[in-house]
Amino acid sequence: AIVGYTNAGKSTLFNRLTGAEVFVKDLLFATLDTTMRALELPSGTKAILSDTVGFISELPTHLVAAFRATLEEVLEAAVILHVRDIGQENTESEKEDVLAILRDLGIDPDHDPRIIEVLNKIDTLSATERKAAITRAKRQERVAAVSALTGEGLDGLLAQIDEKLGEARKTLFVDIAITDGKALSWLYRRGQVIDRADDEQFAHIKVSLDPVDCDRFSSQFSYKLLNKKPRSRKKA
Ligand SMILES: Nc1nc2c(ncn2[C@@H]2O[C@H](COP(=O)(O)OP(=O)(O)OP(=O)(O)O)[C@@H](O)[C@H]2O)c(=O)[nH]1
Ligand SMILES: [Mg+2]
Repeated sequence: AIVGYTNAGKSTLFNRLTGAEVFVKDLLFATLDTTMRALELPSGTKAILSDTVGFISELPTHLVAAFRATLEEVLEAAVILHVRDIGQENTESEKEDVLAILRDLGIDPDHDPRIIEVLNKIDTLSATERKAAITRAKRQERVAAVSALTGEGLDGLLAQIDEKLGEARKTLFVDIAITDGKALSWLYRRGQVIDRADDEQFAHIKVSLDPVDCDRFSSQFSYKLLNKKPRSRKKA
């Protein structure tokens, strides 16, 4: 999920990363609903990215409902991109406001490994400030310096997301009936099929899945996801 203060550049980043065309405007609360879109990472890992309603210290009441929906997305996310307008003079107090809201949600922003701080709009900085931001991002884990507008730094950010998702993902084994196109296509869509061997009855699959997707799969289909390769597969 992408979170951040209103006008930080969340939707611009979202559009850049997913190739979507979500409404972007230099006005507060350009985004009123959570939008989701598929994102393919350099490793081939697939993820669903959600753009969210901007945070602000005093939320107008008509936005509270949209904001609540946003928060659910954030709580479930495997990676949280905290987008900041680093060129803004209030950037530090905006950051504190966002961190306070995350804390209200029960997320510990200082220690939650899912959070990546995205220093956005580095193109608006002076050469010296820009260099400092890039250096800080290099030194600190979970910090990236980018310009969603020019695309600078986005490769590095994607690599970081990739790494995070890789850490959270589980590698599992499952035997799917060869005729069950629905379960098979679900796994190809949501996961990364690492290995597959078919016999007359089953597709023996090794797949890497996000923990949330493991639960989704188990509640939707009646197959068992195993941590180890089942013995019967040894013959291959
Ligand atoms: N110079 C510069 N401008 C940017 C950058 N990223 C976004 N912007 C501009 O900042 C403004 C706000 O961008 P949005 O992407 O709509 O911001 P948002 O965080 O989605 O805003 P809300 O949806 O209102 O919370 C737009 O005018 C963008 O063009 C950037 O990296 N550099
Ligand atoms: Mg937006």
